[in-house]
Amino acid sequence: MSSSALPSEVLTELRTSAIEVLRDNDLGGATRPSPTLYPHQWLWDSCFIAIGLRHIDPERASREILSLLHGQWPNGMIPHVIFSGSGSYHAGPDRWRSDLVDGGPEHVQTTGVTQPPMIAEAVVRVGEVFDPARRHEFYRAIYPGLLRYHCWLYRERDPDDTGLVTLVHSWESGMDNTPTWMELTRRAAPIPLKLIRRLNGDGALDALRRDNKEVPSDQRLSATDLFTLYHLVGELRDARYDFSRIRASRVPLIQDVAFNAILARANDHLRDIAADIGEQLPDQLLRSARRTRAALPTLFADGMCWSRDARSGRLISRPTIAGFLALYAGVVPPDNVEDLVSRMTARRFWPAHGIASTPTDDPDFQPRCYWQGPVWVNMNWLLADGLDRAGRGDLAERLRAGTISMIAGSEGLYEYYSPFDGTGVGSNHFSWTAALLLDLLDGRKPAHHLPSARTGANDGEHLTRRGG
Ligand code: 2M8
Repeated sequence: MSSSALPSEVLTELRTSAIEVLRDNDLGGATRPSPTLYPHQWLWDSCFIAIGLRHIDPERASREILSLLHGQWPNGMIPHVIFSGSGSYHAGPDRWRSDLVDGGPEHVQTTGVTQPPMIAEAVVRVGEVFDPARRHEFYRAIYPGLLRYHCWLYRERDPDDTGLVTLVHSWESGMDNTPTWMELTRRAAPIPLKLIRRLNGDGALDALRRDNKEVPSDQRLSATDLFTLYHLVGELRDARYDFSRIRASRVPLIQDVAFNAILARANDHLRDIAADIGEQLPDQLLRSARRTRAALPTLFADGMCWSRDARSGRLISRPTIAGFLALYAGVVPPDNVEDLVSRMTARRFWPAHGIASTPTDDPDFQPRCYWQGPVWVNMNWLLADGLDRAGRGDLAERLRAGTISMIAGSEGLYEYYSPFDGTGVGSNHFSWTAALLLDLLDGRKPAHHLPSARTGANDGEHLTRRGG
């Protein structure tokens, strides 16, 4: 059933549940992704959360984003997790020991890696609901830290000026166990873990993990994958999270297509934010941003857009959802747009309930396992935006409506959903599902109109402004 066919009581109930989830997950200043599995603050989660919060509490939305700066490292990095001080997490502060790193943050414990740079997008979306004076105040508060973060991304992670920043751990991609990342990660596994995997011994290791206490192991990444990720965190810690040392280690390095696509879009937003408050981006950053736009099309081959192994220079041709983010960035060469859209909307990627994280014919595909198949609401949200930019508002609308009815079909607001039957899996009471649902529902209002903002008075205008 499409969401337009859902009775208004159901839409009201959905909205109420979403508001409840965001209320319950409020840590006071920041929002945790879910009550037990993820009790701290995550970078891109907070961005999606702010995008939803703006509809019910714009001031809380702005605090959500600003609180990311509390964890910013002196070198400019915004970490992927800022630990809240309470709540047990399977990859908590003891694994990272940011307190022992020279140049780590002073007053808070964090991880030593980052996550997709969604901040500028969230800032602009929140800015849209403020009047100009409040928006300028908010932009001024966020701008210096956000600028330092973008400069860090290029200085630290693209020292050779390729235009594509390099990630050092799959947790930076946000799509933790997509086949692209696991292909390289598994090669870097310690020998005992490789053996256990070959002997199908993951089940024996499950007893040693903590992340499967709320969510069953078969909905999470496999034990050998998880322990390999822990092992790689150890390597990063030994390298003091310093890219030149990390390069000298054996840690897999990837120019991740989705991360760089999000960065390309974020650079545009940052330029708009700067212009709105009478600032100008440093020339060096403008040059880097241009390089990113020029480099992304080099990731295209055989009709798809791939991540690149930064060590070998080889494209990693395992199809996953990540490559479609090129549509969100608006960097798809015009001749490739139609083809890429039809690949994304083919049944192997869009069997019923939105875009599968891994296509249904991939050997690693599992409909309920984390980033190896399930549909994620944040990805549907980003890709609907990408479809609009590609001039396919019809498909964008179908994707948005389908996402709402998929959520409506499950009891609760889940972390991810089966692409076949829309069953909710992973953590329940999940914040970005709740927040983006609010955003999607807001788009269903008969007279949808966001207060005027120089970035566009409504989605339609925003999209035509940059074009596909
Ligand atoms: C998942 O990742 C974390 C590690 O960062 C985990 O599994 O423990 C991913 O889905 C990631 O994208 C997300 O930001 C995080 C919190 O929701 O959970």
